[in-house]
Amino acid sequence: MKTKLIYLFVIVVLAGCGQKYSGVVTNSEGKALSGVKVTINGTNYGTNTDESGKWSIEPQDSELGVITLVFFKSGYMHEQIVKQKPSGGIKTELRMHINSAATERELGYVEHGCGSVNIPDNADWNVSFLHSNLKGDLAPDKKYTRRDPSAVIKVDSLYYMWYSFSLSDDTMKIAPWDLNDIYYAISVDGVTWTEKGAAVMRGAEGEFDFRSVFTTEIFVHEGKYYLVYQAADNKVGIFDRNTVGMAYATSPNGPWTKLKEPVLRPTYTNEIYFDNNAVHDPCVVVYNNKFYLYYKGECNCFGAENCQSWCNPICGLSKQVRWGVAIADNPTGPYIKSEYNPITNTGHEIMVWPYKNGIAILQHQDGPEARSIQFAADGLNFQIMGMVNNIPEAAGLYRAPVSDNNPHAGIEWGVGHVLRWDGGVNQNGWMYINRFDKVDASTLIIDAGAFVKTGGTFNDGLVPFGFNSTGAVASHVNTQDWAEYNVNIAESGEYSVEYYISTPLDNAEVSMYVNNKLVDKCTVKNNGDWGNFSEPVFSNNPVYFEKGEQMLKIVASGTSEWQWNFKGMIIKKADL
Ligand code: AAL
Repeated sequence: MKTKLIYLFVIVVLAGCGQKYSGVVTNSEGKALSGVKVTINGTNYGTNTDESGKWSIEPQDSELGVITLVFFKSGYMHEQIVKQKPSGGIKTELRMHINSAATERELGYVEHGCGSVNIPDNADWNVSFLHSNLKGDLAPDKKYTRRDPSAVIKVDSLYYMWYSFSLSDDTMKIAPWDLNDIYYAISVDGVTWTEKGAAVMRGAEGEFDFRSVFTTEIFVHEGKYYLVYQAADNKVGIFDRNTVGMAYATSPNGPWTKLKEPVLRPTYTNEIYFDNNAVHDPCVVVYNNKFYLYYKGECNCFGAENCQSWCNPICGLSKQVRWGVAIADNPTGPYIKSEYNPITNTGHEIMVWPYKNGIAILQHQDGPEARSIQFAADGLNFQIMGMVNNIPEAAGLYRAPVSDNNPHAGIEWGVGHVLRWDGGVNQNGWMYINRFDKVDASTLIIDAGAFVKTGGTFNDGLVPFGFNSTGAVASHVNTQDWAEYNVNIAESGEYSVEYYISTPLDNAEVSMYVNNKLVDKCTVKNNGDWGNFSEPVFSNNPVYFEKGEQMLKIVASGTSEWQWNFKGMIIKKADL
């Protein structure tokens, strides 16, 4: 009886007491900060600091012990402490937030309308790319899903890259990047690749990278190799609240040693904040003797009032993401998020390289400055420099030994990925890695959907008669349908034309007129598909173009009632 009473007493005391966390918050000058919101992530426990910056929380929840504390005051950076044990002396310093150049521009777009977005047409910076398939083990193969390649590095005489790998028909995957491991491949010429197998694999149950490791980047420092990668410990982390892990090795062939804890996490706040949901596409650049970890943040409303999905994208977009950067003195961290975050107002995958004394970037999609090339003299405050055409998806850039000679030396070539829908499971499709190469300014890439006029006589039930296009591909093309494109030729001379065109029918043909004169006519061979644009049809002979604006007309000149689908054409200086 006596022992039972003692047990009861102990239980009552434990349940009634809770565990105590308390501390003080100051600003960077060491002055007490009042009114700082202090919360325990994932709970309803929270408080505010008093006049002397002090706070204390005593949660009545016996489950709590090791917690994540989040500190926030408007105008300051969020700070957070993970794995905090009950303690009475928790000291936190809040840094002031500073608007980056991109944030200032974004405020301007909101105030003056999105017509004020200005991506300059600047010949020194504008850049275009061509894409081609890889050969060897990395040739497209729908059995495997390979995606989100790292940068390509050259070690001795071999190129190396790392990427997310999974089997396309794994029915347990809830996304193409779920249940992935990081594989690597080598190549002598950057075109034909040999897959070497796994480099970094998922961790054991209970570890932060148990469910998937994916979307990796490589960097090299003082003879050591470092991979940063996205990690998920369970299904949630596949879409939300992932972390970023790191592994290092003394050879690009491994073996890789993983850091025990992530180097980057989302900001665990329910405030509307650019990286409160995910930290994606990590990429470390060694810059100014420090380590700049650039990443894409994703924002979630978490039920906040007046917040629609993706935290209210601007300019009528359905999705907007922004980049952040976290800076460390050592390659393995700690990585501290910059007070300039977010440093872009557009983004998705990270494409970053050092140029002169600053950092240059490509902005792909998901924001008002999509398809731009930008530069920041300090790696933080980016200015828009020019336009990007035919931008690679999820690009890994070849890390040239020197990338200072011209703005494009850091993006001469690299690898990206392609999504295909003719395979895979759970509506995920399958994916392969391809190569991109920067093209000369004299090369023109014309999207099929960019016609200025179209017409025809065949009534396919759609308006207009002629080419139909809701995006880059033109479809519903019937015999004698035509479309006109305005092209601006940089220099007079002989050019070759590649038509990206596909038909499952016989008797299809494409003709090209320049200023109403027939210059080329090609049979479009039946390739069994309306949408396979991997092998172009080449012009029969080089086509002579005068310098300047020309009117180029494409005609479906075959006899079959239905002709082909058209993705576009590449017009480039002929090799004579
Ligand atoms: C990509 C990247 C990240 C995301 C997922 C896989 O486009 O942004 O890597 O988590 O999609």
